[in-house]
Amino acid sequence: MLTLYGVPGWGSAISEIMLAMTREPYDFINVEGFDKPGPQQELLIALNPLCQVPTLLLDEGGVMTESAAIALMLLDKHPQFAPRPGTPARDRFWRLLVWLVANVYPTFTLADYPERWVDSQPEVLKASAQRQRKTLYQWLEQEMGEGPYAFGEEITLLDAYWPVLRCWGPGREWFAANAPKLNAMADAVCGHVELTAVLKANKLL
Ligand SMILES: N[C@@H](CCC(=O)N[C@@H](CS)C(=O)NCC(=O)O)C(=O)O
Repeated sequence: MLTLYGVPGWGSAISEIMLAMTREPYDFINVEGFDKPGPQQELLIALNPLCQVPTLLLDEGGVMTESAAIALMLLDKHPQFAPRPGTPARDRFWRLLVWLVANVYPTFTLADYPERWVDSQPEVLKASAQRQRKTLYQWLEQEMGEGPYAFGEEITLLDAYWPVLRCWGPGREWFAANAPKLNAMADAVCGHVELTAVLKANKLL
């Protein structure tokens, strides 16, 4: 059995949606408070020195981190959740998956923990990371087609990001007003009954 260490509504929610999409059974360990010194932090840091969620303990005892890497690991077993290899859609899938975690995700780390990067005026870095995130989302919005998912009619593991990202800053109202395609894709994922329990547990519905 896989064991996912996470916090409801945090980055582990992305992996939980992927696990629910692929119907992989897992146990969930809530490590709320892990980003402050304490027992939850000690528990997580022993598995993942970066002390981030998602952190996934594998059946055979290995540890997997990084939402995109977890997606790729799941795809080895469930290839139907990505476009077929050798197609232009496959290239675009890789590109967008890596682009999201390389560009958008760091804006959250910068905004949530700016003091890791600057000794003064952390609020300036926080504000610029939040501003840049909106610019990135606007690029992503214009990359999207008519839906209902990022790759048309077929849901892929990339779609697991939308319900979570739209609940983080700048928030649902901003997405509805400024990124209607991303917002509609989040709605489409939220409409999957097999995901309802996970979405509710992560306060995404
Ligand atoms: N690149 C990682 C980022 C994971 C991440 O930054 N998770 C956040 C929670 S949403 C976290 O654990 N932050 C705590 C920290 O960075 O100290 C991924 O894609 O999974």
